[in-house]
Amino acid sequence: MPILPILHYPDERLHTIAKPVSVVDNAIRQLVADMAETMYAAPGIGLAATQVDVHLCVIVMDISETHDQLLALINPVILKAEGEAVRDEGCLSVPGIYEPVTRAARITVKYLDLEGKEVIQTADGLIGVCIQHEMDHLEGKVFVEYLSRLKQGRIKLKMKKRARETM
Ligand code: K2U
Ligand code: ZN
Repeated sequence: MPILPILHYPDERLHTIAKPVSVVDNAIRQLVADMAETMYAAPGIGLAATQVDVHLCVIVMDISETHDQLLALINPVILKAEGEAVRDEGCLSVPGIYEPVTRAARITVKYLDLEGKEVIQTADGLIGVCIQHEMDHLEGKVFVEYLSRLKQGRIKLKMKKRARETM
């Protein structure tokens, strides 16, 4: 299974709005497998298909210490969002940047699993944050967009400098 290249901010493709998956078939299951391998290799605890330049509503995550509890969410929809919580976030598309972001403390999310079965579950803590972070990616939003314009400008310059140095 290939490790897929991860798009880096401010790549415009990160602002593409993902399309819903029409059928959960073997091609989608292969995409999930490739995304999972890419996420574990990064390493990260979540990854959205947008970040590997595939614009479909698919996210993977694994917050377990043993990296063997993969969760794949297809066509995720937040049904309910409650409370507020602030947590430092990072992003595989914005390497080296960690900033506080305010998100819902607890969410109820509906999605399709790898067999195409509908699942509804609540999530809080790190998994709740991760789901919200990944779902932002599917909507073309990168977490730095919650920061001030000044900070966003500085991060853009830093990422562009980093890209030039690694060419
Ligand atoms: O979207 C991504 O780049 C995946 C993030 C997921 C994530 C972001 C913020 C908060 C939780 C999860 C990467 O895994 S960033 C690396 C990371 C690793 C452990 C904890 C937080 C962030
Ligand atoms: Zn991210």
